[in-house]
Amino acid sequence: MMMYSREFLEQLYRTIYTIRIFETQCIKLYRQGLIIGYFHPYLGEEAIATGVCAALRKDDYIVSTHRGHGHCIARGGQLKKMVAEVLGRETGYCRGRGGSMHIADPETGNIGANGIVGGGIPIGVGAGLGISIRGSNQVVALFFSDGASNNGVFAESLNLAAIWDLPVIFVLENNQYAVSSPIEEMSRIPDLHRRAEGYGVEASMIDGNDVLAVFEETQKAVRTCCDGNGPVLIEAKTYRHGGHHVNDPGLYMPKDKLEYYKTHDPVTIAREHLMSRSDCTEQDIAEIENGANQAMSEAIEFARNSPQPSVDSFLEEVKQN
Ligand SMILES: Cc1ncc(C[n+]2csc(CCOP(=O)(O)OP(=O)(O)O)c2C)c(N)n1
Ligand SMILES: [Mg+2]
Repeated sequence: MMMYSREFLEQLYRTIYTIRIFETQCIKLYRQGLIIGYFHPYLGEEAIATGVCAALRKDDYIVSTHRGHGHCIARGGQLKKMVAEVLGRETGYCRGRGGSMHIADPETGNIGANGIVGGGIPIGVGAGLGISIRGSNQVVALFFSDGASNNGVFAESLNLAAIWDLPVIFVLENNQYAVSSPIEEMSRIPDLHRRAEGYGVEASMIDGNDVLAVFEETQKAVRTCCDGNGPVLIEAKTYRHGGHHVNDPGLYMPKDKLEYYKTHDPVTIAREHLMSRSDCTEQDIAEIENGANQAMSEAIEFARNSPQPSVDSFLEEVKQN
Protein backbone atom coordinates (compact mmCIF):
# COMPACT_ATOMS: atom_id res chain seq x y z
CA MET A 1 0.00 0.00 0.00
CA MET A 2 1.15 3.52 -0.77
CA MET A 3 1.61 6.11 1.96
CA TYR A 4 -1.29 8.53 2.05
CA SER A 5 -1.58 11.95 3.63
CA ARG A 6 -3.44 12.27 6.88
CA GLU A 7 -5.92 14.68 5.24
CA PHE A 8 -6.78 12.14 2.57
CA LEU A 9 -7.28 9.27 5.03
CA GLU A 10 -9.38 11.57 7.21
CA GLN A 11 -11.53 12.49 4.24
CA LEU A 12 -12.08 8.79 3.45
CA TYR A 13 -12.97 8.05 7.06
CA ARG A 14 -15.35 11.02 7.28
CA THR A 15 -17.19 9.83 4.16
CA ILE A 16 -17.38 6.16 5.11
CA TYR A 17 -18.52 7.00 8.64
CA THR A 18 -21.11 9.47 7.33
CA ILE A 19 -22.62 6.76 5.11
CA ARG A 20 -22.73 4.38 8.09
CA ILE A 21 -24.45 6.95 10.30
CA PHE A 22 -26.86 8.02 7.54
CA GLU A 23 -28.08 4.45 7.10
CA THR A 24 -28.20 3.68 10.83
CA GLN A 25 -30.20 6.83 11.62
CA CYS A 26 -32.56 6.39 8.67
CA ILE A 27 -33.34 2.84 9.79
CA LYS A 28 -34.40 4.34 13.15
CA LEU A 29 -36.62 6.86 11.32
CA TYR A 30 -38.10 3.99 9.32
CA ARG A 31 -38.91 2.11 12.54
CA GLN A 32 -40.68 5.25 13.78
CA GLY A 33 -42.94 5.12 10.73
CA LEU A 34 -41.47 8.28 9.19
CA ILE A 35 -40.30 6.63 5.96
CA ILE A 36 -42.80 5.15 3.55
CA GLY A 37 -41.88 2.57 0.91
CA TYR A 38 -38.68 0.60 0.53
CA PHE A 39 -35.34 1.43 2.05
CA HIS A 40 -32.28 -0.58 1.02
CA PRO A 41 -29.36 0.01 3.41
CA TYR A 42 -25.80 0.16 2.10
CA LEU A 43 -24.47 -1.06 5.47
CA GLY A 44 -21.41 -3.23 4.92
CA GLU A 45 -20.73 -1.88 1.41
CA GLU A 46 -19.65 1.67 2.30
CA ALA A 47 -16.02 1.26 1.18
CA ILE A 48 -17.00 0.80 -2.46
CA ALA A 49 -18.77 4.13 -2.97
CA THR A 50 -16.18 5.89 -0.80
CA GLY A 51 -13.13 4.47 -2.60
CA VAL A 52 -14.55 4.84 -6.10
CA CYS A 53 -15.72 8.43 -5.64
CA ALA A 54 -12.41 9.44 -4.02
CA ALA A 55 -10.69 8.51 -7.28
CA LEU A 56 -13.07 10.49 -9.51
CA ARG A 57 -12.60 14.09 -10.61
CA LYS A 58 -15.15 16.88 -10.19
CA ASP A 59 -16.49 16.60 -13.76
CA ASP A 60 -16.93 12.82 -13.74
CA TYR A 61 -20.31 11.11 -13.48
CA ILE A 62 -21.78 8.36 -11.38
CA VAL A 63 -24.84 6.22 -11.99
CA SER A 64 -26.37 4.68 -8.89
CA THR A 65 -28.82 1.92 -7.91
CA HIS A 66 -31.77 1.23 -5.61
CA ARG A 67 -29.14 0.89 -2.83
CA GLY A 68 -27.82 4.33 -3.62
CA HIS A 69 -27.46 6.52 -0.50
CA GLY A 70 -23.75 5.72 -0.16
CA HIS A 71 -23.00 6.68 -3.76
CA CYS A 72 -24.78 10.02 -3.34
CA ILE A 73 -22.99 10.86 -0.08
CA ALA A 74 -19.56 9.82 -1.38
CA ARG A 75 -20.04 12.05 -4.39
CA GLY A 76 -20.72 15.02 -2.09
CA GLY A 77 -24.54 14.99 -1.96
CA GLN A 78 -26.25 17.12 0.68
CA LEU A 79 -27.45 15.21 3.74
CA LYS A 80 -30.31 17.64 4.38
CA LYS A 81 -31.80 17.20 0.91
CA MET A 82 -31.24 13.43 1.10
CA VAL A 83 -32.99 12.91 4.43
CA ALA A 84 -35.79 15.24 3.32
CA GLU A 85 -36.25 13.17 0.15
CA VAL A 86 -36.24 9.88 2.04
CA LEU A 87 -38.90 11.35 4.36
CA GLY A 88 -40.94 12.52 1.36
CA ARG A 89 -40.63 16.24 2.09
CA GLU A 90 -40.92 19.22 -0.26
CA THR A 91 -37.29 20.24 0.49
CA GLY A 92 -35.86 16.92 -0.74
CA TYR A 93 -33.87 16.26 -3.92
CA CYS A 94 -37.05 15.40 -5.87
CA ARG A 95 -39.39 17.56 -3.78
CA GLY A 96 -40.36 14.42 -1.91
CA ARG A 97 -41.81 12.69 -4.98
CA GLY A 98 -39.05 10.13 -5.48
CA GLY A 99 -38.00 8.83 -2.07
CA SER A 100 -34.98 6.68 -1.30
CA MET A 101 -34.60 5.04 -4.72
CA HIS A 102 -34.79 8.10 -6.97
CA ILE A 103 -32.25 10.60 -5.74
CA ALA A 104 -30.23 12.32 -8.45
CA ASP A 105 -27.88 15.28 -8.01
CA PRO A 106 -26.72 17.03 -11.20
CA GLU A 107 -24.44 19.35 -9.17
CA THR A 108 -22.23 16.41 -8.21
CA GLY A 109 -22.53 14.56 -11.52
CA ASN A 110 -24.84 11.98 -9.91
CA ILE A 111 -27.08 10.93 -12.79
CA GLY A 112 -29.27 9.12 -10.32
CA ALA A 113 -30.43 6.12 -8.39
CA ASN A 114 -32.83 3.72 -10.08
CA GLY A 115 -35.65 1.50 -8.87
CA ILE A 116 -35.30 -0.74 -11.92
CA VAL A 117 -32.64 -3.38 -11.33
CA GLY A 118 -30.12 -3.00 -14.16
CA GLY A 119 -31.88 0.17 -15.33
CA GLY A 120 -28.84 2.33 -14.64
CA ILE A 121 -26.48 0.24 -16.79
CA PRO A 122 -27.54 1.52 -20.24
CA ILE A 123 -27.89 5.03 -18.81
CA GLY A 124 -24.24 4.91 -17.72
CA VAL A 125 -23.17 3.64 -21.13
CA GLY A 126 -25.17 6.46 -22.72
CA ALA A 127 -23.35 8.98 -20.54
CA GLY A 128 -20.09 7.38 -21.67
CA LEU A 129 -21.16 7.74 -25.29
CA GLY A 130 -21.91 11.42 -24.64
CA ILE A 131 -18.39 11.93 -23.26
CA SER A 132 -16.91 10.15 -26.25
CA ILE A 133 -18.89 12.29 -28.74
CA ARG A 134 -17.89 15.51 -26.92
CA GLY A 135 -14.28 14.31 -26.76
CA SER A 136 -13.98 15.40 -23.13
CA ASN A 137 -11.71 13.75 -20.60
CA GLN A 138 -14.44 12.57 -18.21
CA VAL A 139 -15.35 9.07 -17.01
CA VAL A 140 -18.51 7.42 -15.71
CA ALA A 141 -18.50 5.20 -12.62
CA LEU A 142 -21.44 2.89 -13.12
CA PHE A 143 -22.54 1.09 -9.95
CA PHE A 144 -24.62 -2.10 -10.07
CA SER A 145 -24.75 -5.41 -8.21
CA ASP A 146 -24.63 -9.13 -8.99
CA GLY A 147 -28.38 -9.46 -9.58
CA ALA A 148 -28.31 -6.71 -12.21
CA SER A 149 -25.41 -8.46 -13.94
CA ASN A 150 -27.76 -11.37 -14.69
CA ASN A 151 -30.07 -9.09 -16.69
CA GLY A 152 -29.71 -9.13 -20.48
CA VAL A 153 -29.11 -5.39 -20.48
CA PHE A 154 -25.73 -5.93 -18.81
CA ALA A 155 -24.46 -8.03 -21.72
CA GLU A 156 -25.69 -5.61 -24.36
CA SER A 157 -24.40 -2.55 -22.54
CA LEU A 158 -20.97 -4.00 -21.80
CA ASN A 159 -20.60 -5.05 -25.41
CA LEU A 160 -21.56 -1.61 -26.76
CA ALA A 161 -19.24 0.10 -24.29
CA ALA A 162 -16.46 -2.24 -25.46
CA ILE A 163 -16.87 -1.85 -29.22
CA TRP A 164 -17.14 1.95 -28.82
CA ASP A 165 -14.20 2.14 -26.36
CA LEU A 166 -16.29 4.15 -23.90
CA PRO A 167 -14.81 5.64 -20.70
CA VAL A 168 -17.09 3.69 -18.38
CA ILE A 169 -15.96 1.98 -15.17
CA PHE A 170 -18.39 -0.84 -14.48
CA VAL A 171 -18.34 -1.12 -10.68
CA LEU A 172 -19.86 -4.48 -9.87
CA GLU A 173 -20.76 -4.40 -6.18
CA ASN A 174 -20.87 -8.15 -5.67
CA ASN A 175 -22.66 -8.39 -2.32
CA GLN A 176 -23.43 -12.00 -3.29
CA TYR A 177 -27.21 -11.66 -3.10
CA ALA A 178 -30.10 -10.51 -5.23
CA VAL A 179 -32.77 -10.22 -2.53
CA SER A 180 -32.50 -13.75 -1.03
CA SER A 181 -30.91 -15.46 -4.06
CA PRO A 182 -27.24 -16.30 -3.41
CA ILE A 183 -24.86 -15.76 -6.32
CA GLU A 184 -23.62 -19.38 -6.18
CA GLU A 185 -27.12 -20.46 -7.24
CA MET A 186 -27.59 -17.66 -9.79
CA SER A 187 -24.31 -18.06 -11.71
CA ARG A 188 -22.02 -20.99 -12.39
CA ILE A 189 -19.19 -18.48 -12.09
CA PRO A 190 -19.66 -16.48 -8.86
CA ASP A 191 -16.52 -14.39 -9.59
CA LEU A 192 -18.43 -12.24 -12.03
CA HIS A 193 -15.52 -10.18 -13.38
CA ARG A 194 -14.57 -13.24 -15.45
CA ARG A 195 -17.51 -12.48 -17.73
CA ALA A 196 -15.77 -9.31 -18.94
CA GLU A 197 -13.14 -11.31 -20.82
CA GLY A 198 -15.85 -12.52 -23.18
CA TYR A 199 -16.33 -8.91 -24.25
CA GLY A 200 -12.64 -8.05 -24.49
CA VAL A 201 -12.90 -5.82 -21.42
CA GLU A 202 -10.15 -5.46 -18.83
CA ALA A 203 -11.40 -6.57 -15.41
CA SER A 204 -10.21 -7.18 -11.87
CA MET A 205 -11.52 -8.41 -8.54
CA ILE A 206 -10.81 -6.62 -5.27
CA ASP A 207 -11.77 -6.63 -1.60
CA GLY A 208 -14.73 -4.25 -1.68
CA ASN A 209 -14.52 -3.74 2.07
CA ASP A 210 -11.08 -2.14 1.92
CA VAL A 211 -11.48 1.48 0.91
CA LEU A 212 -7.85 1.89 -0.19
CA ALA A 213 -7.97 -1.22 -2.38
CA VAL A 214 -11.08 0.23 -4.02
CA PHE A 215 -9.49 3.66 -4.40
CA GLU A 216 -6.30 2.32 -5.98
CA GLU A 217 -8.12 0.09 -8.45
CA THR A 218 -10.44 2.92 -9.46
CA GLN A 219 -7.52 5.29 -9.97
CA LYS A 220 -6.03 2.76 -12.39
CA ALA A 221 -9.39 2.41 -14.13
CA VAL A 222 -9.73 6.19 -14.53
CA ARG A 223 -6.29 6.28 -16.17
CA THR A 224 -7.17 3.39 -18.48
CA CYS A 225 -10.40 5.11 -19.54
CA CYS A 226 -8.69 8.48 -20.05
CA ASP A 227 -6.05 6.79 -22.21
CA GLY A 228 -8.87 5.65 -24.49
CA ASN A 229 -8.65 2.02 -23.35
CA GLY A 230 -11.98 1.81 -21.56
CA PRO A 231 -14.32 0.39 -20.54
CA VAL A 232 -13.05 -1.35 -17.40
CA LEU A 233 -14.88 -3.65 -14.98
CA ILE A 234 -14.07 -3.82 -11.27
CA GLU A 235 -15.69 -6.54 -9.21
CA ALA A 236 -15.73 -5.41 -5.58
CA LYS A 237 -16.54 -8.35 -3.29
CA THR A 238 -18.66 -7.42 -0.30
CA TYR A 239 -21.64 -8.52 1.79
CA ARG A 240 -24.70 -6.82 3.22
CA HIS A 241 -24.78 -6.42 7.00
CA GLY A 242 -28.39 -7.57 6.99
CA GLY A 243 -31.38 -8.36 4.82
CA HIS A 244 -32.17 -6.94 1.38
CA HIS A 245 -34.22 -4.05 2.79
CA VAL A 246 -35.16 -2.84 6.26
CA ASN A 247 -38.05 -5.26 6.60
CA ASP A 248 -36.07 -8.33 5.58
CA PRO A 249 -34.41 -10.02 8.58
CA GLY A 250 -32.07 -11.89 6.18
CA LEU A 251 -32.50 -15.21 7.99
CA TYR A 252 -31.23 -17.02 4.88
CA MET A 253 -27.76 -15.48 5.27
CA PRO A 254 -25.34 -18.05 6.80
CA LYS A 255 -24.43 -16.86 10.31
CA ASP A 256 -20.70 -17.59 10.05
CA LYS A 257 -20.33 -15.75 6.74
CA LEU A 258 -22.28 -12.76 8.02
CA GLU A 259 -20.15 -12.73 11.16
CA TYR A 260 -16.97 -12.82 9.06
CA TYR A 261 -18.04 -9.84 6.98
CA LYS A 262 -19.24 -7.88 10.03
CA THR A 263 -15.76 -8.36 11.53
CA HIS A 264 -14.11 -7.52 8.21
CA ASP A 265 -15.97 -4.22 8.44
CA PRO A 266 -15.33 -1.39 5.96
CA VAL A 267 -15.61 1.32 8.62
CA THR A 268 -13.18 -0.47 10.97
CA ILE A 269 -10.73 -1.04 8.12
CA ALA A 270 -10.85 2.65 7.13
CA ARG A 271 -10.28 3.62 10.76
CA GLU A 272 -7.25 1.29 10.93
CA HIS A 273 -5.81 2.89 7.79
CA LEU A 274 -6.08 6.28 9.45
CA MET A 275 -4.73 5.06 12.78
CA SER A 276 -1.73 3.47 11.04
CA ARG A 277 -0.37 7.01 10.77
CA SER A 278 1.62 7.89 13.87
CA ASP A 279 0.25 11.44 13.86
CA CYS A 280 -3.40 10.42 14.22
CA THR A 281 -4.99 9.93 17.65
CA GLU A 282 -8.25 8.52 19.04
CA GLN A 283 -9.20 12.13 19.70
CA ASP A 284 -8.95 12.94 15.96
CA ILE A 285 -11.20 9.98 15.15
CA ALA A 286 -13.73 11.13 17.76
CA GLU A 287 -13.76 14.62 16.21
CA ILE A 288 -14.52 13.24 12.75
CA GLU A 289 -17.29 11.04 14.15
CA ASN A 290 -18.79 13.87 16.24
CA GLY A 291 -18.78 16.15 13.21
CA ALA A 292 -20.60 13.56 11.08
CA ASN A 293 -23.10 12.79 13.86
CA GLN A 294 -23.81 16.49 14.23
CA ALA A 295 -24.31 16.98 10.47
CA MET A 296 -26.72 14.03 10.41
CA SER A 297 -28.70 15.33 13.42
CA GLU A 298 -29.06 18.69 11.70
CA ALA A 299 -30.19 16.98 8.48
CA ILE A 300 -32.84 15.00 10.37
CA GLU A 301 -34.08 18.11 12.13
CA PHE A 302 -34.22 20.01 8.83
CA ALA A 303 -36.17 17.19 7.18
CA ARG A 304 -38.59 16.65 10.04
CA ASN A 305 -39.38 20.37 10.11
CA SER A 306 -39.91 20.50 6.34
CA PRO A 307 -43.41 20.45 4.88
CA GLN A 308 -44.97 17.50 3.07
CA PRO A 309 -45.76 18.28 -0.59
CA SER A 310 -49.28 19.70 -0.89
CA VAL A 311 -51.83 17.51 -2.63
CA ASP A 312 -52.67 20.21 -5.23
CA SER A 313 -49.01 20.29 -6.35
CA PHE A 314 -48.94 16.59 -7.29
CA LEU A 315 -49.78 17.12 -10.96
CA GLU A 316 -47.30 19.98 -11.46
CA GLU A 317 -44.57 17.90 -13.09
CA VAL A 318 -46.93 15.78 -15.18
CA LYS A 319 -49.43 18.42 -16.31
CA GLN A 320 -49.78 18.91 -20.07
CA ASN A 321 -49.84 22.52 -21.25
C1 LIG B 1 -36.31 -5.07 -13.34
C2 LIG B 1 -36.56 -5.36 -11.91
N1 LIG B 1 -36.79 -6.62 -11.52
C3 LIG B 1 -36.99 -6.90 -10.21
C4 LIG B 1 -37.00 -5.91 -9.27
C5 LIG B 1 -37.20 -6.23 -7.78
N2 LIG B 1 -35.89 -6.16 -7.11
C6 LIG B 1 -35.54 -5.06 -6.41
S1 LIG B 1 -33.95 -5.18 -5.82
C7 LIG B 1 -33.76 -6.72 -6.49
C8 LIG B 1 -32.47 -7.49 -6.33
C9 LIG B 1 -31.31 -6.79 -6.92
O1 LIG B 1 -30.15 -7.50 -6.66
P1 LIG B 1 -28.75 -6.87 -7.03
O2 LIG B 1 -28.74 -6.35 -8.41
O3 LIG B 1 -27.72 -7.88 -6.67
O4 LIG B 1 -28.67 -5.59 -6.06
P2 LIG B 1 -28.47 -5.53 -4.49
O5 LIG B 1 -29.86 -5.50 -3.91
O6 LIG B 1 -27.70 -6.70 -4.08
O7 LIG B 1 -27.74 -4.25 -4.23
C10 LIG B 1 -34.91 -7.12 -7.16
C11 LIG B 1 -35.07 -8.41 -7.86
C12 LIG B 1 -36.77 -4.59 -9.71
N3 LIG B 1 -36.73 -3.57 -8.86
N4 LIG B 1 -36.53 -4.33 -11.02
MG1 LIG C 1 -26.49 -8.03 -5.04
